[in-house]
Amino acid sequence: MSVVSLNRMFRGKIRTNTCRIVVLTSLVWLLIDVILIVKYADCPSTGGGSSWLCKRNGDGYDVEVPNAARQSQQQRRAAAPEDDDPIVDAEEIDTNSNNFGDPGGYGGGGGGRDADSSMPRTYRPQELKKWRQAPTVAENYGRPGEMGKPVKIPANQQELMKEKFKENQFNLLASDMIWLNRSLTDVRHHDCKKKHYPAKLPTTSIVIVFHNEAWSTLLRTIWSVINRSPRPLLKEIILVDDASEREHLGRQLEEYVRTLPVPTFVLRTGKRSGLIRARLLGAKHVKGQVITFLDAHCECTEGWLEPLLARIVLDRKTVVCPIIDVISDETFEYVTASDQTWGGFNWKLNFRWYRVPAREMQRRNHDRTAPLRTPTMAGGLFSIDRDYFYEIGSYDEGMDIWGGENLEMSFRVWMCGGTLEIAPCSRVGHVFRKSTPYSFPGGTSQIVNKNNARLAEVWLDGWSEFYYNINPGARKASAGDVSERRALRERLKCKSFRWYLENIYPESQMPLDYYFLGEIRNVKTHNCLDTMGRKSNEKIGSSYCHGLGGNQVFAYTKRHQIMSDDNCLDASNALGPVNLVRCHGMGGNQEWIYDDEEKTIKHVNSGNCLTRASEDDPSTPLLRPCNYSEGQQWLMQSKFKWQAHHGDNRIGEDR
Ligand SMILES: *[C@@H]1O[C@H](CO)[C@@H](O)[C@H](O)[C@H]1NC(C)=O
Ligand SMILES: *[C@@H]1O[C@H](CO)[C@@H](O)[C@H](O)[C@H]1NC(C)=O
Ligand SMILES: [Mn+2]
Repeated sequence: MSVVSLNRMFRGKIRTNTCRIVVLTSLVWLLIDVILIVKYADCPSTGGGSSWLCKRNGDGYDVEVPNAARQSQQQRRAAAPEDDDPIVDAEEIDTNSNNFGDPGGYGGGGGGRDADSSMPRTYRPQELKKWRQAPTVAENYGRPGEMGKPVKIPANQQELMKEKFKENQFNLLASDMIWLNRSLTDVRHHDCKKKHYPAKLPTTSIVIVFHNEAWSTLLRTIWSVINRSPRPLLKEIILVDDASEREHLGRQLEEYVRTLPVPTFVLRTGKRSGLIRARLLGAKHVKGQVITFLDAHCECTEGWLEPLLARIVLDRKTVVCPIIDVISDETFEYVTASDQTWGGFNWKLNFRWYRVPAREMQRRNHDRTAPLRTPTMAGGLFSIDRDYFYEIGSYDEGMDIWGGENLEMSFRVWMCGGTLEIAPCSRVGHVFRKSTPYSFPGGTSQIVNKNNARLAEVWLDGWSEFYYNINPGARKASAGDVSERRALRERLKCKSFRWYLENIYPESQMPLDYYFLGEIRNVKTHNCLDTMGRKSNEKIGSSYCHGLGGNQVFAYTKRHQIMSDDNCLDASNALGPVNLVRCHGMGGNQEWIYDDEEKTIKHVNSGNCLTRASEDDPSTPLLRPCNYSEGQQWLMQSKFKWQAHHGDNRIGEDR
């Protein structure tokens, strides 16, 4: 071996050793770093997903870490029985017809601070308040409706009951019999009671808007807030009267609230202003850090407030709703709602409750007490950080009275960087009514059309064209000037509606991935499939092709559904009937294959073909063995031209 090569080998060895030492030391430091980070990491803005780093033990912080050990227990359910139907119910609660977040009250002043994009996502510790659980409201034995039980009206008072029902469209006589401090059963999932929330939380102001509300329902709402909220967190209660005409809501109310143990104020809009503007008036006076909007005929249950504030304290850009239970409009019984539903919407932009998909259950690790990311909210009841409320653009003041504002806020929150959740451990009862006792100048449908047109113009991108084709009435309703709202969307650098559909609400019925959208015409009769305005679980119809969209628009989706709005063609028997049934997205009775060559629409389960209506019943298409006659041929080639573009990223691009 030469001196040179020895020398080289020697140097090589030194280099390898040095390298080893360097690598080892780095590894040690890296380990120390990781340990330090895990130990002392604060939880800045955990969106809810990757919060394992944030588990802190010593100080009672519970960051909703999914707990595998609890899972089996959580799958069993204490309060509401498990509902295995893939869809909640044929007729879910409908905000529009049940006037949820309803004509309550509304108000005058606008109000909007300028967006401050430098808003931190958490609070400074000195801004937060120590709190402790409010004591349970004890049962008052012998009084009607205690523990949330139904009230029975004696036979000799039935007439009076019917008379009083008309005043507010709920059983006012029953409500008047129930104590303002009535007790309720603890309806929460049992694991909710074991949850620990941060020791310090922000304060909240409760904003309740009303119009001609009954005394007992309004005051029971207020007492339930006072009784069941940790007092240090309850800054004040702000009542906004939207031009009520009832005597008891005047001076009598003002004098009564002065005696309450929590500061309570009555603001008045002066003239009828609508829910949206009344809420803006209330919000303007809020001194708490969080605004909690409630309806005027609610009852808050034990522990309702903490789960809402606990989400906001982790991330101020979280908007949180309670589960909305049902207070019967007939008996005032407290009935629990399913914790397996979330908010969605249909082709007509009506808010609807749908069953939570397996995807979201998995994300929550099947923990039924973990916050649920919901695509939309009902809008009547929610908490939002006060500064965030303004940063994100409060409400669209161009919207009238009520309707559409809940979807507008839902889209805005998701598309502009916030999070919208339902906290299943927070439960508030609400009196759902079958019809609204109030009237609006101009009529409800016109107002909702206008509000939805504004919603479509600002947030729906290319889908606004689709919406107008489904609801020609909304195209005619003038949206008015939306430039300010579009500017807001620009300023907040919000994402596209396509992003929302793909990432937040892939289960949506909005057409996204489909082969065809338009009318489906029979070759023999030249008639078109038509929903005839029918609802779920009724037969599909057919009629003269009018080419105007509406009830004759169907989507043939890539999941092989034939869909109109949130209903799908469905046949549970080989020879029909063919019904409209809520789409469940799982094939089965709802799977159809369109053959482009043969022009047949074949029902996969039965192997039979969609067939034209017979002469005896010319409006009802049939399901029959395929024989390739013209009566079984259908054309999917309409003049209805609307296509979701992949470039639907910015407002107006598609128009
Ligand atoms: C409700 O209970 C509180 C005490 O918890 C009491 O001060 C108040 O007077 C009660 N309200 C009514 C209407 O009886
Ligand atoms: C095909 O089937 C339909 C429905 O059962 C029937 O009305 C029609 O007469 C049949 N056509 C032929 C050519 O068999
Ligand atoms: Mn209501």
